Amino acid sequence: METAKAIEKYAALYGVHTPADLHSAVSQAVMEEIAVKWRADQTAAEQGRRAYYLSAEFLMGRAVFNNLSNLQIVDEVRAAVERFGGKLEDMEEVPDMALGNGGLGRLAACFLDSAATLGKPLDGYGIRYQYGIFKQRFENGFQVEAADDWTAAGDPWSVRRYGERVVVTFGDMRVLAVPYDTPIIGYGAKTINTLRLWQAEPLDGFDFPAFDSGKYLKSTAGREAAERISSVLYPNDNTKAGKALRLRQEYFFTSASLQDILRRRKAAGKSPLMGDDVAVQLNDTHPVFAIPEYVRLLCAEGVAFEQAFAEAKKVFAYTNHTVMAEALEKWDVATVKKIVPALLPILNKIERALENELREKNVPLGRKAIVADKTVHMANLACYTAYAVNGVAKIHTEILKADTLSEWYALYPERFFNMTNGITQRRWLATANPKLAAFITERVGDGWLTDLKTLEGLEQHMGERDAAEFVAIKRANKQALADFIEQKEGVRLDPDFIFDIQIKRLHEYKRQLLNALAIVSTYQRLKDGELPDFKPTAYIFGAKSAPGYFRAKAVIKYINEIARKLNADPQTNDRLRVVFVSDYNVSYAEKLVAAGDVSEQISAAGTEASGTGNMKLMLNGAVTLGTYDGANIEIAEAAGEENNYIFGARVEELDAIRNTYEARKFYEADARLKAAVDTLIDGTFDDGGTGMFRELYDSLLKGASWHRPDQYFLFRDFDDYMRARLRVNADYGTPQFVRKCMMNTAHAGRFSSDRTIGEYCRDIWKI
Ligand code: 26W
Repeated sequence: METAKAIEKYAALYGVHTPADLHSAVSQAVMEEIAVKWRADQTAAEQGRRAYYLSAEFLMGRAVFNNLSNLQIVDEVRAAVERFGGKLEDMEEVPDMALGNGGLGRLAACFLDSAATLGKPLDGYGIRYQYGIFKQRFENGFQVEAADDWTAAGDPWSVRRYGERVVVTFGDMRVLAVPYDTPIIGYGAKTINTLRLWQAEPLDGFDFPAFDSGKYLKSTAGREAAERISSVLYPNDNTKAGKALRLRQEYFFTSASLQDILRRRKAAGKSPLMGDDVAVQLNDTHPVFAIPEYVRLLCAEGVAFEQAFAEAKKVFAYTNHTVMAEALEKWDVATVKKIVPALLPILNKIERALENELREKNVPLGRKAIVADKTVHMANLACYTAYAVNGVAKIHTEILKADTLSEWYALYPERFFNMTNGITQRRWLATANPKLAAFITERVGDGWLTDLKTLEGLEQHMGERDAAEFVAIKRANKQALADFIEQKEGVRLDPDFIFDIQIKRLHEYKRQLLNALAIVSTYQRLKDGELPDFKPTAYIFGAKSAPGYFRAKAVIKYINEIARKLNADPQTNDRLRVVFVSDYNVSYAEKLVAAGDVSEQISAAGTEASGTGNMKLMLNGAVTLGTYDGANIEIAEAAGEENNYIFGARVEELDAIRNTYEARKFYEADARLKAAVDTLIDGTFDDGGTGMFRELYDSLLKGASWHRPDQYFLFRDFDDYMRARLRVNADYGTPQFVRKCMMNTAHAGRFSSDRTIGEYCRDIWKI
């Protein structure tokens, strides 16, 4: 009721002419309502032991629907909005808060939701990029990027706290870091935590002397240099940018965050030695400069280096999110010296401490150097300092121990933990799929909202009528998605088709190209009159490619060309449709996961650290068509291998054949594989004269200076994959298939981020 009144007040104040106006009115009303509780929880969190999550990315998506849902005021607000002629759904036009690339950033967002719901004092620290991940459109099938000016119509979910700004000092400039706070409203609003994002601004805005002397450009140069630091999210996922500006971003937000933590402690009369009451989780290596920065700040307070570093070892914990070699961050010492010279002596001291310790233990330096060969190795800095190091799925943690970080595991086995990722069921079921949520609540109650394991009770509700209702809900979601896709992409899908979905960043290791080749092969076989019983299938892709990732862009173009040709072929388009949705993001994902029949999780074994989209589709009742990789393994274990479609080489096999693998032999030996691959070069599809398709072909058959042919083993897995797809196709529509889908939902409990955060709290943060 209170919220409804406040909405009317803000509507009167600003008028409600556009969805953005409506969004402002609703958001401000909610902000007003939670303000006192939010402040009280911030104060309370300062009392006991607490944790911070430092991350260069927070992929929050749209706040409004999830907040209304967590506050349990959706119906009240819907009624209020309708009183002045609007619809809640109008707010689907407001932009996502997309300050992240993919899995790592979305995981951070799920974690904040879970910690607030569990009542755990966990605040996030990051960067308030002016431009989030680029907006994507297709021009003639090619990806085209545009800037994502997400705050253009305002940012009603954040509060600028200028009074808490801090100064960040670089070698060549000083800037202000101004915090913007966003409330993280746990389910039932029992706890409200904070996401604090830093915006870079000039220390002394405008250079009047320069302006007065007629140097107009120079008068704003300082402002521009400062603002550039938080202007744009680097759109690389799993490849390092290696750019000075990126280093600046990393130091900017870690320095501001550490200063902020220490300032608040000082105000509360607490010691800067915070190992006993603060844990700082480093989300990959991007925030790892927090370590030397903390040591530097302590030393500036008069603490000796040895004691300061000993304290740092009690504070920081590090999560690794990838084994891709090209993602391991390294910085030139020369760049570090120029941008953050104050850190270099600290880094050198840490290096010496490491070397001394290894000498005492009689262990060679090996690959563990932090500062060596004019390079700073961020993962080594993290592993040497952090009291806990974790991977994000069982297989990933095992690979870290056996391979990527094996030397560190040998040195400090007790530091290593597995923390299998999770997703928040509040966004990925309650908000994304209200129909299925209601179905579940009618049968097992609403306990699943805070205890996802209770979904197991669904096993008692898989009779004929339950199954029929479950299928009807999936069909309604498919219809809604088809309508949305038609309106947005201009492609009509039939909800009676199987919806086979691959949504994730575009990367060679994720093997969207394998899916594309399988589609082409299916098409060729249908044209040849094979596969008489093939059930109509729509293959749906969603993915952004890093703007400079040539091959990933080639795969997008290839799939768009496949879609163009197949969708127009009257001989097969009653059974085969393909669509690559544009500008895939969190909000699009909410619609897609609710409508998936089949979840494509087909990375080469040993490459996908965990995956979290796999969990979202599982929770919403899709079967996984996947490899033994990342969390797929744990998904199949939880839901039953017989309820999923697992195929392809395991990591042990790929490791064994890696050095002798001859991709061409597979190609020559399998006529179907060859026929599909050849469409890259035989003129079937047109790459607009770019040579991209030829380059893809060569990547598979010739390799390049930096990799062997078919480095992700598409050819090894092609036939297994085709067979698994045809099994899915044969099973679809049967009662057994519906049961598989329901079993996946019923056993998704383990993949709640509540479980993951519970484990971090218990085993790593001790809160
Ligand atoms: C330095 C460039 C860069 C940028 C982003 C390197 C690495 C990244 C991320 C770590 C990539 C990423 O998002 N990794 C994903 O993390 C998810 C959450 O743990 C996992 O589920 C995915 O498997 C993993 O690819």
